[in-house]
Amino acid sequence: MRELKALLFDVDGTLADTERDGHRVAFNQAFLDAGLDWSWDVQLYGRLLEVTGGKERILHYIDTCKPLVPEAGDLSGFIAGLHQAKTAHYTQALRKGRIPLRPGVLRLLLEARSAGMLLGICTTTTAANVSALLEFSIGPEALGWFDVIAAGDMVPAKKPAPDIYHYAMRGLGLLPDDCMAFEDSVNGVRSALDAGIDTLVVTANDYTVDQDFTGASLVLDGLGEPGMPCNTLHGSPSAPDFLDLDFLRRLHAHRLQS
Ligand code: XBP
Ligand code: MG
Repeated sequence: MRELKALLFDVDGTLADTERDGHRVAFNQAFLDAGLDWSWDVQLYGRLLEVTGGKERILHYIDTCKPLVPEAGDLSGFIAGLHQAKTAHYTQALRKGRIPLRPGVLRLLLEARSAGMLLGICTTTTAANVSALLEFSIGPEALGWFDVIAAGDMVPAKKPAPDIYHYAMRGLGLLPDDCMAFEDSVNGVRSALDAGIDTLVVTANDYTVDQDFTGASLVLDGLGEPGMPCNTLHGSPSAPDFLDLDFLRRLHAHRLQS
């Protein structure tokens, strides 16, 4: 039987709770900078999250909400400019330490590293955001902990397409049965499952907690920490108080046998 060789992590919602108070706020700051009267409130942003990727999300907003768009000959250039400003605001928020890692993330990364497990990032967000999150929540050395960082526009089709997981597995030289994915949203779960990867959901935010995670091995409200147990929301076997490599290896073996 193939043993577990790599843990592949989504970023937004999984490593950190970034959407409502991070990305959303940065989009609004960029709109303000550009003199637009657009404003994405918490509820509207929840609907827009249906589309992954910031540039794609802005286009989706223009198409569906029909806001006033300045006379711009080049719509994709206009969106790219807005998105660049949004990324600057978002990375600045990370620099200020406003978005911490979720409980258990650092513990599991450290355990995986010391056990020689490969680590990967598979995200829709821009690569600069990943670097900033790792640098400002852990330290500059954390970027080097990952054997592959698959992000944003490195693939043409974003989640729910499986492309970003295929890209990461190619980079690692691994097959789906060697890997386990950690996701928080239906788009992420579809992406990882369509790439053939055993997927564990660790979700706790209002935007994704009630989504359909059919096909995931287990749905939990977090990775858990000693003294801060996680809860199993769906699936079996129930998780222990906190996820460690021993449990993940047993879960992986169980999934390959079934
Ligand atoms: C994350 C996203 C991203 C971020 C914004 O989804 O959808 O679009 O909201 O990032 P997932 P950018 O967690 O499923 O990868 O603005 O940098 O695209
Ligand atoms: Mg996510």
